[in-house]
Amino acid sequence: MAKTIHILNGPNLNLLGKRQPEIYGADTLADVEATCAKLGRELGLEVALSQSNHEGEIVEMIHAAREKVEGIIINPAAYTHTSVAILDALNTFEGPVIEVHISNVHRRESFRHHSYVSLRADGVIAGLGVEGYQLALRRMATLLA
Ligand code: CA2
Repeated sequence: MAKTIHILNGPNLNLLGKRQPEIYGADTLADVEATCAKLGRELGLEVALSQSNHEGEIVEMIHAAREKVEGIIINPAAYTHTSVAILDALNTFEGPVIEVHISNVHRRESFRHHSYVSLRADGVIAGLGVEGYQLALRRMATLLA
């Protein structure tokens, strides 16, 4: 049976491709979902993508992932820089975790330079646009082979 990867997205990423294209690009989250599903088929991975604007909901999605999926790719958005709850939830997940940021957070405001999630992530991608999700998926295929 194909291994499943859950791609979790935090607050405001539902607006991807609709606002601030100079920072986040022109692709929508639906485009990301379609591209990753296609790449997943090539890699023999099943891909599910979710987005939530609510911290507790993201925590619950991570809890659900413990039973159902082999790997998590997460762009926690602003919660990256604030959420011990998301870090704690990820610490209960046993498989690989890859953190993705569309923009280069290190070239932005200093409050974006610290990530709680990086304390758990097996790898971090930042500044490669939405292509970062595909690169994370390729790495998942290697880690889960
Ligand atoms: O670069 C990233 O992927 C971020 O995780 C995006 C977050 C930001 O708070 C992080 O520091 C870096 C913001 C997501 C907002 O998404 C939007 C997308 C399109 C239009 C408006 C907001």
